[in-house]
Amino acid sequence: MNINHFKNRLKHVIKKCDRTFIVGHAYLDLDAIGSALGMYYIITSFRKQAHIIIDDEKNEKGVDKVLSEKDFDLSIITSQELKKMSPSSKDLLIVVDCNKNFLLQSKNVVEYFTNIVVIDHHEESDDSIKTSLSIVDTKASSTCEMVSDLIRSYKLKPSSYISTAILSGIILDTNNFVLKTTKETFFAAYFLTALGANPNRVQYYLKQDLDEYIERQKALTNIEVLHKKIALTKSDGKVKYRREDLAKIADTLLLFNDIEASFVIAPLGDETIGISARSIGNIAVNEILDHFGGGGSKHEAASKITIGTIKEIQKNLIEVINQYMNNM
Ligand SMILES: [Mn+2]
Repeated sequence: MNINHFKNRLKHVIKKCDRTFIVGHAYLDLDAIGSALGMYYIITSFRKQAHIIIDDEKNEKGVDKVLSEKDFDLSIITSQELKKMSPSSKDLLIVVDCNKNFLLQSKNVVEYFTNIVVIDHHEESDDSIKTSLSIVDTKASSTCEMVSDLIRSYKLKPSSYISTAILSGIILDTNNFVLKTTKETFFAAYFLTALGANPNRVQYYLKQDLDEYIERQKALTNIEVLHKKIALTKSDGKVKYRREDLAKIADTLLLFNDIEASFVIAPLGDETIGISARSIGNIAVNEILDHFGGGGSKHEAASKITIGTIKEIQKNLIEVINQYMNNM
């Protein structure tokens, strides 16, 4: 991303507004919280007031670990509290790691603002949030990589805590520098580590729950390979998974020889079944999941389905994949 193109405009909007509120997607992950903390740091370095909006009732463990280690006064508010602070046209909303209203921590936050900036690495579409400034780079590994670039361009020197939080987002989204990793990604990791980011701490943030790991492994026992390059797996339907678990299973499937795309089908709730898909980029998984009301980019896509059984969905999915492959 050519950050120089945006850095002055971004600084200008932040400086001219009274208060800046930062919001990420619901079910915060390390990329969302890391980039939110990075932006919080940038804004306060410009001597402006910042607040992070979090409505999630329960944080993912890694996010909890990051937040519990904070070593400065951090203002975290809920969208209820935001309302009481009566945001006006003099305030700014920065959306990180997401560009769609329905994915946000709270759907109504955008309504309070006329000044909105999006900083994100996911593809935009017609239903993306209307902004005054969109800094979107789908080639970036993570929003944290972009925020790291911004910090560097402003010649700021964040603390080891902030640098570590930002590095954790990069490492999460690249699955330890495997996915979407470019020279810019390594450069950002170098830059953050030189500032004092602690890779051991990142591995501690990323430590997973043994039970969740075992459940994920169970979903990997039913793998079939289509067209010699697409891995598809489904769970037995007994356990509910979180969206991020399905994403991790799909990530894992991409690690195998010849596999260019992966699909995972498993229940998300009592009435909903999720499909999560990943691709190294040759197969546009978003076009395939489009048939299942899903969205995303050619690298990653997901959908939530409320009709049919896992078996039926699997059968339909295979048909759609076959059609797609035949038209390639
Ligand atoms: Mn991300």
